[in-house]
Amino acid sequence: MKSSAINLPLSSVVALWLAMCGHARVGAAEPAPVGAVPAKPRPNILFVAIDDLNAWSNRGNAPMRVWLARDARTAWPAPAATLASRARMTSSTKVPWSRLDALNDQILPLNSSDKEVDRFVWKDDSVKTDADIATPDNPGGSAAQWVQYDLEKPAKISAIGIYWAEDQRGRVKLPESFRVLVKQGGEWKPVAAEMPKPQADAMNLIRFAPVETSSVRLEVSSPRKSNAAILEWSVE
Ligand SMILES: [Ca+2]
Repeated sequence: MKSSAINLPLSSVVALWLAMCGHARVGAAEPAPVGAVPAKPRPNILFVAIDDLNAWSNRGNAPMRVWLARDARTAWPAPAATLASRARMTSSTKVPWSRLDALNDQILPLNSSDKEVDRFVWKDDSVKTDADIATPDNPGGSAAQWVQYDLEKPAKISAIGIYWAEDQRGRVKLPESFRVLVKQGGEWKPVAAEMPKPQADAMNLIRFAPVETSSVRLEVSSPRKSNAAILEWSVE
C-alpha cells in the first residue's frame, strides 16, 4: 500500500504531547524586576525532536519526515525583520570568542548566566583607574565601551531592550552604568530618559522620547577587572 506523509504543525504535536504528559508550563515563576520584563522561554530543540518522534510512533501509521540540522545555528528560526536584525553592528572592543551577532539574533537566554546561547562580551583592558569609571560628572567614564547599530535607513525609535549577561562565578558582570546615544547631525546625543540600574535575568526596557536617527549606540562602564556582556539588544 502506498503510504503518504502527513504534515502536522510541529507545535501542535508537541503541545499535545506536553499536555498529555503533564509537562506543559505556562508563564514565569518569578516576578520580573521593576522596569524589566521576563524573557520568553526558548524552545528546546532536542526535547521537541524526541517527544515528537515518541508521539508519532505511538499514534501514526505513515512516515514522518524529520530533518536534523547540520549546523546548530540553523536549528533556530531565522530572525524576524526588525530594526536591530537589519542593522550593521560595530563595537569598541570584543572578546574574540564572543559573537557580535548575539545582539540581534532574537535568541533569548533562560537567565543572565545562560551559557547555551551566544553572547557579546567587551574586553575589560581599557578600565584601569578611577577616572575611567563612570560618575555622575563623567557619565560613561573616559574608558566607556560601546556597541553600535547602524540602521538600514533612518527611523524613529522610542525604546530599546537589553538583556545583560552576568556570571555568578567569573568576570562577566553587570555594567556599573550605561547610556543610550543616538546620532543626529553627525553628533552623538543621549536619549531623553533616565537610565535604570541594570537588572539581571530579564530584558531591561528603556523608553524615551521618540527620536529619528540612523545610528544607535549603547555605551557602558564596567566594574574594574570585569567584562560587561549582552545577550540581546532590541530597538523599537
Ligand atoms: Ca541573542
